Amino acid sequence: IVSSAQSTVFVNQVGYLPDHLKMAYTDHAAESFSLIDLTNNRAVFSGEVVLLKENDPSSGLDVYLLDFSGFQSTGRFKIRLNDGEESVPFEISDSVFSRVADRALKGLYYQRCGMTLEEAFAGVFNHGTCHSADAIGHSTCEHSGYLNVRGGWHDAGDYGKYVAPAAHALSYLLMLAEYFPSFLISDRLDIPESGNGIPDMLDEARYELQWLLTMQDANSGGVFFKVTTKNFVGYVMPHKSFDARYLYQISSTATADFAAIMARAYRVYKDYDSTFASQCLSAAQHAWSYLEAHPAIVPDGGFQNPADTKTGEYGDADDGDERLWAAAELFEATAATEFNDYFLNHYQDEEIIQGPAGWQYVKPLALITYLKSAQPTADENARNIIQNALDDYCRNQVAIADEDGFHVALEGWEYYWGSNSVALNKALILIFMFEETGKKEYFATALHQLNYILGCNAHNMTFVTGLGTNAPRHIHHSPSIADGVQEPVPGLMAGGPNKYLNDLVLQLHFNANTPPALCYVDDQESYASNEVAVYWNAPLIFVGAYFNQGRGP
Ligand code: G3I
Ligand code: 9MR
Ligand code: ZN
Repeated sequence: IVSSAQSTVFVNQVGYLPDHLKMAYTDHAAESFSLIDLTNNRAVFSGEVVLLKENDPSSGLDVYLLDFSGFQSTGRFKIRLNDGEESVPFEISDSVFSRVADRALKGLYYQRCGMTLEEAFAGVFNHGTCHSADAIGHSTCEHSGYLNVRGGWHDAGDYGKYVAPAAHALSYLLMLAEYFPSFLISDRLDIPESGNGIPDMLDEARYELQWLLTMQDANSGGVFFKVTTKNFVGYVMPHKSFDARYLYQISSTATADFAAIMARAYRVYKDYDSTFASQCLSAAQHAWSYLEAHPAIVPDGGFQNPADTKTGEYGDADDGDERLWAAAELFEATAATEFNDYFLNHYQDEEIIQGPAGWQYVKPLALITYLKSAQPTADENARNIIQNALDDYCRNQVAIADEDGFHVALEGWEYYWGSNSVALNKALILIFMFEETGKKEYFATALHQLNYILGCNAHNMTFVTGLGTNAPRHIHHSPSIADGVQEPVPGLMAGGPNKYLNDLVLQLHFNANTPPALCYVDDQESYASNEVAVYWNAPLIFVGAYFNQGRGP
């Protein structure tokens, strides 16, 4: 069942930071291990192999720990067990995670729609201009006739563009920009805008923001849910895909997410381009006025595909968290009492935090914004309540990770579609709370989640194309399948193990008794475990960039 396991010494295949924890894992008893310096093949450190978790519920393995945190020098290494088994090579260096953040951000560039991906920037993954034709309002849509909604990123392995997941993906880039400005990835990405005086990350984010602006109904301020074909188009290059694209109904979740991200964009871009920043703020305010005029969820019950449409539905019957997020971001952008009041009246409507952020649940983004608010009128008492709730949440996540064979902060049921992003979305909250409290176990648990994504897992693979020795090769990603290039498009993270087996390939390989973390196949047909998505790359960028900056206990 364990795929691509040339070895059963599981390491972070990209590498480790010299000053922080360094752990590897194996699935069998051995007496000791050594760390081998690859420049001279000498052992530079040795330690005991310790049983960590017998019959680990998530992986089904007996997991043994190899802790070499005590070794703090840089270089290229591998691990060798006393029984002779060896890991793949890895690096120890301060900048080891810059490669992760850079590649994952460049991965978003490869998702760009509505333009040519030039060979100069895209290499063998270049392609012609795609989806430049206007979209037409679906018969159920408020907009009739054509609309220019060119640009933005393709959502995932398909070519749809969906507002709510797009806003969520952007939130992580703009949070980096706002809270960790030294983390701005500068002009090293080789994208068309590199060298324009604006950090590449903000150029890349703006490409998506510009598209989002086109999705707002000019009259009402409401925002259309998505622009897609009626059916998924299959494995065809984007510039060869000419099926008509439709604009779907205005939705209040999309509108609120749009308001939030535009208010945040105003704050981030005002120092770079004040005209663009003001445009974002007006768009956010217009969207808010739509929400005020429509206090109940739109459409009724949340967006659903019309009968003739099969593309992503992103079902969400609760727009309370999205509205709260919009209020928090607008308060931070404008200082207006109205938004502060809205936030304070609603943040306790339900349990303060129910899980990590995701496309469906954006409340943690609202909480973090309010917690870190620079507005003097932000309510201290509310901030204490939020801080305590997030602290409790993080303490729970540490407990979950401590029980897991690979220190993954996922309970069994959380290995659902996109589980890799769930682990990283938790890491993001742990990172913020480490910054707030200085609790070193939050930092460590966040780092464990990145280690898991990069090779400390039962599959002995990184889940990111082009990173590490064993990376996914058959992602569910139309360009990667249709381009005739053997390698997949690099820098894209697979959704990961999915115990609910929502596709036929997973159902063929696994069953209800399979340990949840094993329910993953590197097969192009397994869209429920091996597709990629922009909002899964986003937390990888955030977490990778964070750990690249020398912060820590
Ligand atoms: O949150 C619940 C959890 O409480 C429950 O215990 C668990 C098990 O039932 O399910 C969790 O919900 C899952 C949800 O994703 C969470 O985000 C659903 O089961 C699962 O079916 C749902 O999958 C979504 C999938 O579309 C199918 O609708 C993915 O999140 C979403 O990322 C994915 O998005 C697709 C687009 O539709 C089309 N484009 C590609 C994109 C990526 O695959
Ligand atoms: O390619 C589609 C992918 O983006 C979606 O996440 C997935 C689930 O909605 O569906 C994929 O399309 C499949 C379709 O649902 C069923 N026929 C096979 C398609 C894969 O080529
Ligand atoms: Zn396109």
